[in-house]
Amino acid sequence: MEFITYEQQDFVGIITINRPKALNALNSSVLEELDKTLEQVDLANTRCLILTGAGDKSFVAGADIGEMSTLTKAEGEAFGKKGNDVFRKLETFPIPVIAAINGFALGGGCEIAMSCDIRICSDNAVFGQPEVGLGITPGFGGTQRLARTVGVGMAKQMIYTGRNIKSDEAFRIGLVNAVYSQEELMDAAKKLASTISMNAPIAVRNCKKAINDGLQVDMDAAIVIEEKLFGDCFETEDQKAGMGNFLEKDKEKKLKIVPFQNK
Ligand code: DAK
Repeated sequence: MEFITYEQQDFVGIITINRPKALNALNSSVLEELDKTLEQVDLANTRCLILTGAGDKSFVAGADIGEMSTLTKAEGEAFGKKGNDVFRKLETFPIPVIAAINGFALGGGCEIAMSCDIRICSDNAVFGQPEVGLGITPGFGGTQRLARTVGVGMAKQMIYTGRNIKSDEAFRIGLVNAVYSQEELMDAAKKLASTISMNAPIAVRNCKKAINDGLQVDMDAAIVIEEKLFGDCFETEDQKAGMGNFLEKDKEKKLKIVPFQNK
């Protein structure tokens, strides 16, 4: 692949968007390669993904403005669909995805981060939806995911003004969960991913599905979704081992069941 690198460290997969000369802007090739990379993740041996950008300046500086500038209406729609499909694939990917945002996350960059489960960033990170300044609306789900992530009022302010915000403000409004120095960011992301990957993998997957699917429906239906996914866990080795060890008060054994087995 030309623009994506993939590295596996134990149960954690690290996807890096590697187009630093264009500040990792998303062109069609990047989107296609990202889609292919996600298709190829070995889900039997991977429990958490980290998504980051190459270099120390930018996570993703948006969709590629050069490529978009000459699109016809039909081509614009096709480009939008390509992006939306891969962003949705990330959002509904069976295992958690952590965005390690190491610099600019503008336009499509902010949008791809919001398609991930968890966002953490470096102190030089800058977020924004500058599309209205380019004569377009956010096209990769920004109007929807930003409002759901930081609330309607703050999302509208960011989108209508096109104003960028820095890492401290992103933390204050809940767009990111934590801010680290540039040097610390990847270690923090790996530590978080490793903590997640030491827990029962089917339970973690079911939690993601319950949260995502439950948010799309009313509370009565959401609770039914949770019940079903909770019930599924009782067919797993992890549930038997995890609860058995607790009841036996066997701390040694408790450690030994890590890493958990799959169903
Ligand atoms: N696209 C293409 N190239 C980009 C780019 C981008 N978004 N951002 C940066 N680059 C390139 C620059 O052109 C430059 O290339 P060279 O001139 O060296 O060849 C190189 O990266 C370095 O950038 P700068 O020289 O500008 O670096 P600075 O440090 O001075 O400034 C910056 C960094 C991030 C502030 C600046 O590059 C910037 O403002 N970039 C654009 C940010 C932006 O507006 N992003 C949002 C793009 S709009 C849709 C679906 C999705 C979308 C739209 C439609 N449909 C449904 C169809 C999404 C839209 C967007 O994301």
